[in-house]
Amino acid sequence: MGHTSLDKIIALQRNPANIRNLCILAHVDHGKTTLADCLVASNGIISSRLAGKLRYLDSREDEQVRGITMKSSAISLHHRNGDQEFLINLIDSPGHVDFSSEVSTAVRLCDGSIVVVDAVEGVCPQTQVVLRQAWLENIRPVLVINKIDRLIMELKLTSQEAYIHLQKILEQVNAVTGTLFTSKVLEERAEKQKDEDKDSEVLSGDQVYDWSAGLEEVDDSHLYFSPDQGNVVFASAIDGWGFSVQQFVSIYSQRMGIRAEVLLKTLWGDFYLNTKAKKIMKGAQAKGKKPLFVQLVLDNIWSLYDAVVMRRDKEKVEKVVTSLGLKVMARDMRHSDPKVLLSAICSQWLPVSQAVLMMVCEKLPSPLDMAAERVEKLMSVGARRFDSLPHQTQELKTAFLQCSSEENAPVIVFVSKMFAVDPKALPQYRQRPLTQDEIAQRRELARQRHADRMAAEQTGAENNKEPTHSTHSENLPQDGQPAGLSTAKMENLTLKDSKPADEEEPKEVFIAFARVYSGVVKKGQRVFVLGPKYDPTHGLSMLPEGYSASDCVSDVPHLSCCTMESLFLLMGRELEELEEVPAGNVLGIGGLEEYVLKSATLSTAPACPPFTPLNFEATPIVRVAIEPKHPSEMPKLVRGMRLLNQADPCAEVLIQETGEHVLVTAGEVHLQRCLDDLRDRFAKIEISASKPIIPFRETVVRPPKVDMVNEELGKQQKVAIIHQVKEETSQSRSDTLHMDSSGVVTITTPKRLATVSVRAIPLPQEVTHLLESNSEVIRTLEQVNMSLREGKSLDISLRTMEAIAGLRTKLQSLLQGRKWRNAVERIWAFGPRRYGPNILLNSVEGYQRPSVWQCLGQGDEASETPAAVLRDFDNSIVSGFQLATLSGPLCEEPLMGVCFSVERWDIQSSAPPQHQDSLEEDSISHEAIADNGAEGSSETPAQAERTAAGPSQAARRTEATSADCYGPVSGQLIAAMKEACRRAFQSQPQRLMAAMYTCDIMATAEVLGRVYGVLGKREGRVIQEEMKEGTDMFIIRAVLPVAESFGFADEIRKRTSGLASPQLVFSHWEVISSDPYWVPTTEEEYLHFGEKADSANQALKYMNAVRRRKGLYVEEKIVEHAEKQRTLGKNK
Ligand SMILES: Nc1nc2c(ncn2[C@@H]2O[C@H](COP(=O)(O)OP(=O)(O)OP(=O)(O)O)[C@@H](O)[C@H]2O)c(=O)[nH]1
Ligand SMILES: [Mg+2]
Repeated sequence: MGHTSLDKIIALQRNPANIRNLCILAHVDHGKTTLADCLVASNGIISSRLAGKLRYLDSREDEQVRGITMKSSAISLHHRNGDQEFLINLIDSPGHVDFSSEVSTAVRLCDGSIVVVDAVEGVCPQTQVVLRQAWLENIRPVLVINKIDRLIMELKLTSQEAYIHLQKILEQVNAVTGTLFTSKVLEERAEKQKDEDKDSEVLSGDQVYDWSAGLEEVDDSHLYFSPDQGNVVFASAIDGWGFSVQQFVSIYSQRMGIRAEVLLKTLWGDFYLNTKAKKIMKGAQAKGKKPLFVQLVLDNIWSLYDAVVMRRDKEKVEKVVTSLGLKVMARDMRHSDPKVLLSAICSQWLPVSQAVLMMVCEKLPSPLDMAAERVEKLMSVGARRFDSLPHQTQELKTAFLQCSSEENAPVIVFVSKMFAVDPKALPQYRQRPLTQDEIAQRRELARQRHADRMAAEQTGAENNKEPTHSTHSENLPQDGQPAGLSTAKMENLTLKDSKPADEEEPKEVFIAFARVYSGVVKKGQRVFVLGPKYDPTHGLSMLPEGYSASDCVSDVPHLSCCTMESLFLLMGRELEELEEVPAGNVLGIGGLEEYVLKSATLSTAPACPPFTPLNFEATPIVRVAIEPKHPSEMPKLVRGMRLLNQADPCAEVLIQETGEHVLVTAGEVHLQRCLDDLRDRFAKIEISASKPIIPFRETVVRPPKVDMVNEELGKQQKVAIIHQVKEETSQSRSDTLHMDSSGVVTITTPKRLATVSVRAIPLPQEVTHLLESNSEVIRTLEQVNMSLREGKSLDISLRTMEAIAGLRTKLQSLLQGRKWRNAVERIWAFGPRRYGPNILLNSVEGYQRPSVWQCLGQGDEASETPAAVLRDFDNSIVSGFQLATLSGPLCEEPLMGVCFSVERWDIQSSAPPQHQDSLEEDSISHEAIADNGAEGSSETPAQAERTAAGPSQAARRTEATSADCYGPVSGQLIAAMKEACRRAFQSQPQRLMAAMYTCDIMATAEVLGRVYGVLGKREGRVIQEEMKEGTDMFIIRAVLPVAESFGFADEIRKRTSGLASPQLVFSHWEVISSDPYWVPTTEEEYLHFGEKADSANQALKYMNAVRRRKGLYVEEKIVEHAEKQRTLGKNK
């Protein structure tokens, strides 16, 4: 615990005004953990000599080995600022993109953040991401520009150049903040406008929106980072120094007799000192003068580095040391490494912990200052409006804002992640170092025992009835006592020492990483666990008044109860047990593993809504199938994967239809960590992981205009396609299937009750992007429509409505032209899973169904006309479309960017379906049997099964007679629709789509060539390259197929001897231009590719790999003309 006692921290926890909950955020390797080390060292938890080298919060072995942080971890520190004492709950977060979900979990629990920026690298992609994350969670940032020593030692900049460089960095950071701010103001502005419009009910078409209006009115100066605002610290965490301009202001205002306020305003900026006039003047740059900051601040640091490190000028150093009034130990003076001396001087002169903690205490908000806006955001889940929540719920807002620790305040806790700890690390099992008292006691006891023994020996063997001290059983319960409070007796200690550490297999213990927003949580308290879908309106109406978590036997959906079995103070690698934790603190909670999977809201009030879900920036994309080395260990693996799923905010664990156990992770490094965890902690068995499973999408494109050798495609190609189609049609017995030359596929259900005609059309690329990026909006739209259909109405927030309307407008503007006339209004459904990037279009003449946009209200007229009724089986068409888009014909991967237009849909729907079934049974049973034989061969078993598995059919099926071998009509229609979509898809030029990463690489000029080499080899494409100002670094942005990315980071690192390391983030899907089914058709193509065209066809290679993995048929000719090949071999 360092030199702060547990009691002290407990006392500090009660004063929320002096608590700061904050996290350290930055791009990878910008020095977060090193900075955290310095702060931790200020509390004596680690030695200040080791600060920066130990990386104390990187407690995992692989974190130390790789040198990157992989999880966020918290530590509580004590800081005295002036006459006030503060409790700092500090969370260190990882910077590597693979772990960005850990950043989300950290940010949620904080009120402020320290954003660290490397002085050489400046603003990097992840810096922008974390600034955005902080912004989205409404937490206030302060800035630390770290690694300034690198400007001196590596870049060898002069102090003047460094000043300009630092200014640029500050500008870059502020530019990011500015963009975030502007977009927010505009959004609010638009919302307000909408509200006003609604109020005044004036909806004139020619309204003029002034987009820039509002920006000038809002004061944004507090948002920006500026040294004179006191929210910037310049530091070198590794050398232990850091300062804010305030510190120098207080030094120089006395020494030079300038008023502090004046100096504060001018120390950073374009000001210089006119020594003759003894005045501070503006315009240093124009007049070629040294800015004040350089003269008074940077020059001192530069000359110190010069004296200590560069020139090793002993005399000068001594002079500096005495003039600064510092004490440096003689052995540091003599040390062979000048860096040791440097940090000995700097850490006394300008200790970084002092500067940073002071800034934190003064500039970051306490839990009491939580903004009302943030509370509303946390409480309104999904599409709901805050003011549509029940009034009891709205009242809870005051509880948040008061952050009260009164007895009667409702307890509100948010758990942002669950993390696994080794049970040996829990306080009750841990061997603590002995305190002075305990050592004295122990010594005393030993002496006594020795004396006893001596006495016993003397008095003889008979009277040794004297009770010994080791009555173990009595002392057992003491084990569970809070560690800090125990004035442990000797017996207790002996007991612990003698107990074998792992008598039984220790189970992983899960601790919830949480924060108290209101009330006091107590050990053993019972609270409600509110699932993400819990609805307080519903809960309140079902539960009796005054119902509490202690008498929890409710069957309210998404609500359960649990007991908080233990509470912990998080101290980096250690945990200290607590009895209670008041509002405003970060804590660990034990005993929730049964109730909480990854995150949850806990409360004593059933009116509390679940918090909005965390914003995750990373998309899990890398999948591997996992199996145990020994098949008998499967249960262990399953259990282990369940634990892993709980312990990692981002990893997903699932069982695929094929029965494989699949792990989905954010990237290679994350994957490696998950596998290590599984092997060593959660499953404790040998496992083998497949090669990463790469996801693909299937799509159709417009027929190409040129062939593979860039010759204009004439008629012959078209003829070939039509020919092919005809051939296929005739092959697959075609009285129920018909395909015309324009690609319209018509299928009749086996009993000829219904006929559908479908055409597949490629969607314009922008539309696909739009649908993909709006999947949440579409999902909400679908929910709203669903409830409208059920006759309920949802209270949708204005923002959601606007998003839906915006999507519609954008779709309308993108879907232009004759082909898409009125298409947006005719959208029938999205798929797969009802929100995917494919569209089902209603082009059936005379069939008017309610528009998907009906919730917007404008479709009213249409839905009132009598024709706008849902036909029976409307749903079957949608289901068939969903199935078809879920797995395509190329390799059963989901479709993307395809529009299926239903051109005809005839159904005999006057009679109720069952009735009709029996009527027609006799007349067509003969034909039906014949059909069945043929159909069976063309339908894959999986498909047949899925068709049969529709919910409604299962029940009906039992009623059906054995002659009814197709099931009810709805099922047949689903199958027919699916088949029609599939065939229509196949009649168009089909393509695979590959997942792409964007990849940011920073490299020096020498290794640039090699980076390009590796990128080229892996089909990467450079899209941007620029030189970082003031350095010799290049920033390269490239796109790279995920399929080619495995081992990419390692290869780059190896080839460049570690000088460049890429950051890969999933970005988008891209069509692979080559046709997987391509065969040469023209003479030129024959010449160029040969008859078999077996030179690399990337798409075919990918497709076959997927098919092979899925156990699907792969068409491959392994040996052709064996004799010929043999003769060839002989001749050689
Ligand atoms: N020259 C110099 N190097 C530093 C400084 N601070 C940190 N480093 C080095 O930068 C590297 C990364 O430091 P970390 O503290 O692990 O960086 P991080 O931001 O925690 O990295 P992740 O957690 O992986 O994102 C280490 O090798 C440090 O020694 C500094 O002030 N000056
Ligand atoms: Mg780190």
